[in-house]
Amino acid sequence: MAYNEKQQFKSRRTTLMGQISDGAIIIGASHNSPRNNDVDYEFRQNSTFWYLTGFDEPDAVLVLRPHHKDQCVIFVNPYDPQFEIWVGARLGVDAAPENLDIDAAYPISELDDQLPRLLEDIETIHYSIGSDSKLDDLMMNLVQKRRGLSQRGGVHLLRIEDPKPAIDRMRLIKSKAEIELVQSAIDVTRVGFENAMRVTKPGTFEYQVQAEMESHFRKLGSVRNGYPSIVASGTNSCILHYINNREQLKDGDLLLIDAGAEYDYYTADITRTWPVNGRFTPEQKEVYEIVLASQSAGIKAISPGIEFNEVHIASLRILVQGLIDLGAVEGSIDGLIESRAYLPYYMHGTSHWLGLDVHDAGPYRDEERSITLEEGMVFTVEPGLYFGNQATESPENLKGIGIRIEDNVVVTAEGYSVLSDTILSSVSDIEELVGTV
Ligand SMILES: [Mn+2]
Repeated sequence: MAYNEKQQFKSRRTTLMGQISDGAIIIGASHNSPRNNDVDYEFRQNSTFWYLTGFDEPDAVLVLRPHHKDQCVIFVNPYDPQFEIWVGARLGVDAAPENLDIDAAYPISELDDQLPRLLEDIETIHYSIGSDSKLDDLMMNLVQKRRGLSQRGGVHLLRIEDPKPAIDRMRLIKSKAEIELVQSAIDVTRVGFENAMRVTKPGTFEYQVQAEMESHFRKLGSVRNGYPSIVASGTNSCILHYINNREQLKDGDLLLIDAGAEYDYYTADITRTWPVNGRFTPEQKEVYEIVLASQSAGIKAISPGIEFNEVHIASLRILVQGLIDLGAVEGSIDGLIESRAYLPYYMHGTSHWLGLDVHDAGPYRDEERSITLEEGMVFTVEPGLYFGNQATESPENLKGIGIRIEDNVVVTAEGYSVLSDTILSSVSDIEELVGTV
């Protein structure tokens, strides 16, 4: 690993250790998950483990002990020449300390013996119970053993505390380097979307448009998507997490794509909706312009110091006014928000954190209040309107229309920056590009 990368992971570990007054922190890596026989699902490292180590092998365990000589210890799979022939090189125990800038490394096989030893004089263990069944068992055995030992003068294990809130709070504020990686993921995603728009025409299948988009992700250095692509035409666009992607595109329908390339572990999360034949119908266009105006209102509300929920409210007010104008609901904006009469048409939140995970770590509330926006927070703004089967009262001419527009923003010192503003979203830009191949 390059020196400056190593430094970044190390400084995160130091910051985390500074946040706990005593004890040890234990974080487990992901494990391989079997698909069938001797074939596993594609492996991806647990994002928090990656955030603190930059190490992408399965099964590892990180132990941080701020008040000990070996502060940072890692358990890893051993180097194995036979394994290398079949699967690839592992870093191994000998190379791990230098490569990861960690004080000591042990083979995973010694975890049961070494972990109790590393924790023997520690009263508080910071570990997320339920995050790893093998570590859960180890912790429970340790609690039991230490109870017995304390009867004979040993140090009592007093607490197991969850380190997740402290780590999530760190992950919520992105560094300049992290924002650049999200930007890279978005730049790759933009090319995929543009090409998906170009090849869209009646008769094509959803998965064929998906293949075109994702081939550009891969060609531009994204090894995998941040989440399964949603490629939803016609009424499928009203199914929020539709990933079947097998329908044939029909003349007159819309196509909604919600997708994001992952780039060096950081992901984009973009949604665009466009007409299969390259021309919005008047009804589709009317709904589209409402969603676009709603998104713009949400984005313009962003500024450090405001409550996160104000972005949602700003977007929601425009959507509700739009629903009144469309004849879908009746009443005042405030009254309709109060009674939640908009829910059949808009049932999801407007924003979520974005980073290593598509729905990234970090709290949304601080005590009773919506969390206050700070510089370095990265999130989506993604209003939508859906006239699907759930909207039984919906005007007849709007039935089957589902539109979402999603962009990714970062809170800056002065306000905000839309990281994905190069991905076209106006009606005229879209109509000009769709179906041009
Ligand atoms: Mn999203």
